[in-house]
Amino acid sequence: MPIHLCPIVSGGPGSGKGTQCAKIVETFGFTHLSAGDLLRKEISSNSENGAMILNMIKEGKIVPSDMTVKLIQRAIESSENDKFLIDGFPRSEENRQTYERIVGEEPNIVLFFDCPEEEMVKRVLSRNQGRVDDNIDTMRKRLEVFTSLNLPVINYYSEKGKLYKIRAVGTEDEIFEQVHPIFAAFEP
Ligand code: UP5
Ligand code: MG
Repeated sequence: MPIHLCPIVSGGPGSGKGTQCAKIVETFGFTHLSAGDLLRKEISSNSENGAMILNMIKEGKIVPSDMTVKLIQRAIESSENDKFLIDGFPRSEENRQTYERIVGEEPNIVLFFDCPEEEMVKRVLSRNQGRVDDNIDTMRKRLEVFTSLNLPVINYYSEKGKLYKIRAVGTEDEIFEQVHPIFAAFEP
């Protein structure tokens, strides 16, 4: 699959992107590339940019596009697979433009997990996996950034007819029942 055709998975913090990506991977054989996971790996590898990335994540801010795109590209190049699922990126217009400038075209599937804020807050605060951004103060900032910077990107893809909006409440399986036919329709 050429890089410009990699499906994009979007949604607010705690909307269930990672959980649903795991199911898509299992069923359709994609390699999951979570931009947040790649950034967290960069922090734990003690890279020169680790401290800057950690500060941005603690504040719920968006890391400079060049850095995230570089990590995504590196992960794609080092994989044997040719099908990738990009989770949690692009999350601003600047992210989107940087990414599209590099890959040359727009994605053809953009999933959007639409989840009420109070449900996202509840999920994130009960996750308990030691993420530095899973606290109420950072969560408020993540939600603000999502609304002001990420939603315009989602609206952009909607206007382009690329957006598949999923109602991200209910059980994980109920949500996957909405996701499955979208990917099945694109299978060769
Ligand atoms: N859960 C999942 N589905 C559920 C369901 N149906 N019912 C009940 N519970 C459900 O799920 C969150 C929690 O909810 C889990 O405990 C899960 O079991 C439960 P998850 O699948 O992890 O949701 P997800 O949408 O992946 O939430 P996440 O917290 O990862 O979303 P964010 O978008 O906030 O986090 P991400 O890792 O993408 O980014 C973190 C930070 O990195 C950003 O804030 C930003 O600072 C930085 N970043 C960038 O700067 N640039 C990027 O491109 C990407 C990230
Ligand atoms: Mg995630």
